[in-house]
Amino acid sequence: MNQASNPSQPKLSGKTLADQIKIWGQELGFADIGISDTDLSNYEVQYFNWIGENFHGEMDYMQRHGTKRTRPNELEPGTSSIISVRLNYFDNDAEQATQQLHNPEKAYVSRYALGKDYHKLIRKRLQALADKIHAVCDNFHYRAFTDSAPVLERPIAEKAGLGFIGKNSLIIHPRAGSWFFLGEIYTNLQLPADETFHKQGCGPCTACMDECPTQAIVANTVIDARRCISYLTIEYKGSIPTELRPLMGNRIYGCDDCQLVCPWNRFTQPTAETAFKDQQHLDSASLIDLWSWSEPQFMKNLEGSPIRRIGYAQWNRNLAIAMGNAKAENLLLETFITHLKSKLGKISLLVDEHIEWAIMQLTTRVAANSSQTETTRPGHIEKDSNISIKPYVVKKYYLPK
Ligand code: B12
Ligand code: SF4
Ligand code: SF4
Repeated sequence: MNQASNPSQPKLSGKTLADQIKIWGQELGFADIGISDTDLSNYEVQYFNWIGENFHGEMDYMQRHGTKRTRPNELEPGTSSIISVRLNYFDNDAEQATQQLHNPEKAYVSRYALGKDYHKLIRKRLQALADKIHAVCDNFHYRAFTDSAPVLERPIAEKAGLGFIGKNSLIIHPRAGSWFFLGEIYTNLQLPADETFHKQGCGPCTACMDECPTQAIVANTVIDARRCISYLTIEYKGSIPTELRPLMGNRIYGCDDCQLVCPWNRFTQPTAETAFKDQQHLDSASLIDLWSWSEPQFMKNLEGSPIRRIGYAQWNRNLAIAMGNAKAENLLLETFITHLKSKLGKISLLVDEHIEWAIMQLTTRVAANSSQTETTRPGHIEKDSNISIKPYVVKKYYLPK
């Protein structure tokens, strides 16, 4: 834990300090700041049930730390309070998500990854907040996190009053929706805790569970990561199960569907951070343009982006699936086949396997399109008969513009 103090500043404690921390947090750009104690016992059973069901898939780091995640004092001895913050990332100027999701030429990149990586930015802000606290507190010990250590961020945020855990498992604030990141400061300071969100605000709604393309929300608040497109495209390095590939559509990095359908996101607060604004027109990118990037171009174009972490091979694996899923006129499908073939044998065996799968899908679809009778409705695209695709029809998206 870091430690510091500044003898020239007036010393603060208790509620006065807590109020001051919230003012500083807002001045630093956080949309909300709450405080919780360290008792996460109400969440521990659910956490280990989730691990026990293997819902974490190959994310070994989720099971590696024993009870450190659910017992903050085991991770950072001496922790008395947790300061929890949220930072909005939704870029209101970006292209509408639906424009991308429903256009077979396009690629969908999840909204949190259109701009710069959030880890560094939030860590810096938390450090700035800690510096301010440190100037008015003797014996201040702390450690700052954002998605960087075994920390149970959502339960902490719920306890600190930043929102409730929705059926999609995300923290939702009734006046701000869910498009925000979370971060924390563990500290030895004894601060008054904020009121917890005791009630889940979903009511009878099940939109996220119904609309999840891969049926990954297996129960209220429980995600089977192994089926989640976010896990498959970002965390999972291997060969994507063939039964899930057709359900991924054109989502090439992350997935937002369970937020796009959430009625609480009518109240989205757009980001004020220029760093989270779209950097490379990823909001409207075409599959062919992205596919045409060489590895050096991938590295250069995505400098500072969280996407770079998945590496060039995984990027191409995801793009190949998205192309293979295109349902369109033969002209586009044949163009995809030509582009896919051009990278065969050039990147890795894993990518080749996904390219071959995609070519097979497209070839079957081209043949099916060609054999359609004149009575077929123009523009109507038949579903593949050999794979069971959940008919993914979006009923309503609640975007803020
Ligand atoms: C692993 C992980 C993933 C995995 C697993 C997702 C999951 N739901 O667990 C994958 C890769 C799939 C993923 C995807 C995404 N993630 Co993620 N992810 C994480 C990470 C690193 C850990 C989450 C975790 O602990 N999961 C394990 C489960 C069991 O824990 P939990 O969901 O928090 O569940 C608790 C509660 O639901 C509660 N609970 C459950 N049932 C019940 C029942 C009762 C009665 C009670 C009392 C409690 C209770 O107890 C559980 C555990 O104790 C966190 C960062 C962190 N360190 O926390 C980010 C984090 C959760 N992810 C985040 C984001 C933004 C995403 C995506 C939106 C990214 C994208 N666009 O692709 C998607 C959303 C998918 C989804 N619906 O969850 C944000 C969420 C912000 C928010 N508003 O909530 C976080 C907090 C990162 C951050 N610092 O901002 N993620
Ligand atoms: S991120 Fe996508 S795949 Fe994952 S739970 Fe949400 S809707 Fe389902
Ligand atoms: S879509 Fe409905 S059920 Fe899902 S989190 Fe939002 S309000 Fe809850």
